[in-house]
Amino acid sequence: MKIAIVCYPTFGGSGVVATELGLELARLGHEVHFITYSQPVRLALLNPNVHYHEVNVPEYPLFHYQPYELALSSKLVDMVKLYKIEVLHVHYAIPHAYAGYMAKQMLKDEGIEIPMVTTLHGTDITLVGNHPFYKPAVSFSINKSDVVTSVSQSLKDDTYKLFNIKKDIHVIPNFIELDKNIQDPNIPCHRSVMAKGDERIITHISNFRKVKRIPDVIKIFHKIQQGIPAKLMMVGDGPEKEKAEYLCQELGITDKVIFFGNSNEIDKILSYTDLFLLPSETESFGLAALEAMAWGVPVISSNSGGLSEVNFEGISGYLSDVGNTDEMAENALKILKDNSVLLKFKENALSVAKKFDIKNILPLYVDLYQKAIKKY
Ligand code: GMT
Repeated sequence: MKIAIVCYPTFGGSGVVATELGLELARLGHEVHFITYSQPVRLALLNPNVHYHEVNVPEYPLFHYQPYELALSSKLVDMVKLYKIEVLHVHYAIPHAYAGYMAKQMLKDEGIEIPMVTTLHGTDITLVGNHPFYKPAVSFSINKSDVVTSVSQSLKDDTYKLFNIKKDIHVIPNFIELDKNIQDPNIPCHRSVMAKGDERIITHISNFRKVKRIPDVIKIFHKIQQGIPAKLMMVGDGPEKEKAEYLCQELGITDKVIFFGNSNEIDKILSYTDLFLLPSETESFGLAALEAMAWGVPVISSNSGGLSEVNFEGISGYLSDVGNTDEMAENALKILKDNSVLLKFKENALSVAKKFDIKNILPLYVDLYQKAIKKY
């Protein structure tokens, strides 16, 4: 098949999922065209089946806001015609499904019919899309998609609750490529550089937005390190980072917390992590938690959104009510204090992650593409 993938190219989960999906499709022999405003961060282009087309939006002083949707829909039209693309897969409803629908209409005018698959990722629905200014456009573009998927049952339920959606939504969970998680013995493990032998390593990875409850991460760690020797790795960047740095100073734990900023070495960090923290206000899925579990790292998370569909209570970790940092810290200590308990949780985390192996999930998308193409 010839597939166009539209996504956000940044460090966010939706971009990562879209990129990994496209790369795996290309490995299977499909022709994949990424169409976005800059090269996705995890996109390796060394595959003849992978193409990347940049959407350029020339700056023009008259426009207070540059018209990205217009440029994207025009680019989609041109690329579909040039490469004879058979299906559009847009990740994130805003504005991708909207631009995709416009491209479909323009193509129809020229006698070209192409199906559009829209994948809902979470923030497009629960945070941004629900804003009254966006609501009609988001409802419209979801309803006009040929196929709609969501990354968890919880997000599917929220979408029906928040919008007037008449379409069936297919739940296809996010996935992980487990084969790549084998530590290359030639790459030195940096554990000893990061922490002393007796210190447990705790990690948090996110875009440091309010929804991630970064102060809770620090508070949980503060309690953990009162019980056992530990270090905290804070990976990522965003509006809440500076506040978190000050909070560490206030709590007198700056020497125990390392702020990495955005990193391309997430796998390396996870390979020596003992516990992952994700106390978010909400998560449609929690891809970062799954990535940690794929490295055999147990997870302490909140129980909101789709997190309970990924992190299994008492098996791969523990889940608590949002903001209950005391319970989260107690559960963390339960796992970390005893080597044999930690080992059991590590094994469990990996076996839960195996359910989300890309090999199990990819056929679900391929099937939807094939059915959508056949209908046209
Ligand atoms: O909030 C983020 O981390 C970014 C956001 C995105 O759109 O990239 O993540 C959303 O999509 C991810 C991939 O499907 C999910 O794993 C995240 O849970 C979801 N974030 C939220 O729902 C807050």
